Amino acid sequence: MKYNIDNLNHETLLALYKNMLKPRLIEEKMLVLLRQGKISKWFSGIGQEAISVGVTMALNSDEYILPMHRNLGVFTTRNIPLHRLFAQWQGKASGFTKGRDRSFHFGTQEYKIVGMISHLGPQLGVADGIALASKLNKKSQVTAVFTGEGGTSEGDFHEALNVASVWQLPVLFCVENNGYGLSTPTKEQYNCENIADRGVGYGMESHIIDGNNILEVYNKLASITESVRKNPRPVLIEFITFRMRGHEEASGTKYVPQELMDAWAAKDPVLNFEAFLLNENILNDTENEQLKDEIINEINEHLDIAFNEDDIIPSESVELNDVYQNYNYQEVINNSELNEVRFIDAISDGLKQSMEQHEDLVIMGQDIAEYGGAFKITEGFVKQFGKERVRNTPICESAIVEAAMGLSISGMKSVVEMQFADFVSSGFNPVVNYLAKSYYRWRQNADVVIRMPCGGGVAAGPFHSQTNEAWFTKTPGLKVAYPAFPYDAKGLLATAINDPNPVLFFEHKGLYRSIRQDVPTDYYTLPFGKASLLKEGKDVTVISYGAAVHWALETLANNPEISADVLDLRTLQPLDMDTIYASVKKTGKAIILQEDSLFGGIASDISALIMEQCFEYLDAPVKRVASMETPIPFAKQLENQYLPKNRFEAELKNLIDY
Ligand SMILES: Cc1ncc(C[n+]2csc(CCOP(=O)(O)OP(=O)(O)O)c2C)c(N)n1
Repeated sequence: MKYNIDNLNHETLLALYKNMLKPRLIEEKMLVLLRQGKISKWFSGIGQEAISVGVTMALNSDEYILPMHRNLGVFTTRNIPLHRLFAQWQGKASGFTKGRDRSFHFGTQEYKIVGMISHLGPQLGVADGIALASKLNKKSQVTAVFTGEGGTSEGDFHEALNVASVWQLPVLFCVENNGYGLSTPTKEQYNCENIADRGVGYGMESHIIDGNNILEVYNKLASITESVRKNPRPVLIEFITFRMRGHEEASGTKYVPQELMDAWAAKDPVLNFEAFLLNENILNDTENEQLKDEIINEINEHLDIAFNEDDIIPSESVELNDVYQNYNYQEVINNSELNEVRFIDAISDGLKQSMEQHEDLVIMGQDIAEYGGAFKITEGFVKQFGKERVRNTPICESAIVEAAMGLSISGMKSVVEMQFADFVSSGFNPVVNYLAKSYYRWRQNADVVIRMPCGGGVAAGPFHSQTNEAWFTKTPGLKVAYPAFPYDAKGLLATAINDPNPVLFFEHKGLYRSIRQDVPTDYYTLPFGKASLLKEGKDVTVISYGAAVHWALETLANNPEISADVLDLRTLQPLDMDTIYASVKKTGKAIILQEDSLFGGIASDISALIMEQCFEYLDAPVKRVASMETPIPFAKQLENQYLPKNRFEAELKNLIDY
């Protein structure tokens, strides 16, 4: 292997060597422990150390790195105490996830490392968000994110590179092309000559680097990072390397031809560099042995610490308390003048006032800038807040949700507008796996609100009419708001934005221009988890949310003889069961009206909870009324049949007569 020292001093050369040696020696120890049954699983980065180490050493310690499962060298080069890494792998409390996630699936703000989630691709978009924050805050920093060549086949890769290029974000996309993705060879993974060639398609500079040559990696990365700090832009870097062991240890390497193994063994990054340093008298045998002994002693000492740490004693309350970041709701009451506004105006005003409250709040969505968004909620925002904070996005829901996560990692707030709630399915993975689980996994909150224009009754067919709150109410870690009135919409949106947890904010499109109410003109907040009692009665409790609240009120207005408590839930997570129980205990009957199709919707859980908690008070089975078990159809007559609005009256009367 040819090494070009360039103008590196001996200290740097030795540091590069030491930093490669450490993960290698840790791994050798792990393989022994694995054979002894002392650890359960191991993803090896043997043979790929030069990439982790070269990239990490080219970055400053305050610049974020988002590594993968073979990047132990990133963690060790950032000098994480080894016992904490070992404790993490052993599921011990002094690791980084309190035993909640395994191996390299963790992040640490202390070391500016954001670990992967299993799905591989999402962190590419998260890197975009971190880089966006550094660009907006004029920090002259780069963010480095890793992926294998297998991960480049995921949509997240395409979306993240495209967004980074369109927004000229200072991200280094580091692809480790190591020949195989599990058992899949590169020729079955992609059909272009080099992954770096794709840079052209994204309008992005790209490089191919020998990933086994530590000096090539370090020197090139040092010059790229310096240039990107001065002139922010994304760069695609393909590192050519090889995976010398199985995908994980148990899966072996039978499918890899021996010639390939032999050829790449000769290019071992650690052994070659060691030989070079010895040959050039930069290192002598004694120093080398001493160095190895020191590292091995460190490993053994720290393993002792981790192995001797007590196992975690499970506690339900500890687990439950860590799903959401604690948020002390700040009530802002407003006695300013009232103005009669439509639902849509209340949301627009609320959003605008939150932009004024939080200087670090960025909003992102398709066509939201000059065009003002599909529903015109952000009309005029660009003029007031500028294009940096009101960001048009390409059509890439995943990358934008991921970028929002990245902004949160950098301490910024964001609101993402889904053009229609239906399209959140294209960004589903980062919502339910990244945003929802980060706080529980490693105490990193996702300070993100996703606005969801939703709902039927607008003759828009199966892909512009869904009310898909149930996809999210069943995912721990997410909060879900679903207001029915302008006053609630404005106050709850302000709270959603103040709350550091991820919030799905449902806005029924059918209400946008049909419902009006007197609303304070200035900023105010409303608490989550408090249902509102819209009407008081004695015979039955009607429970609903969103547009269906209005259907229930209309039905009751047409049947004045029915005396009902009407509860508008306002938020579904948290859910105000106390108010529901109190009402049901008074009336003895409950009916839940839900716009979504019945099975698996929140009405089912509310019903089950009432049965469990109020059984002795019930005079009839709890009734759920919801849409039909079909997709929502387009033609008006079909849609009317699908929605529960017209069935509600009969079901309510049946329940009253029970
Ligand atoms: C979305 C998703 N699909 C499949 C997997 C299973 N899986 C985990 S790693 C992996 C191979 C990844 O290959 P590559 O990106 O080249 O990285 P390498 O393991 O070679 O370093 C696969 C298929 C996964 N974790 N996530």
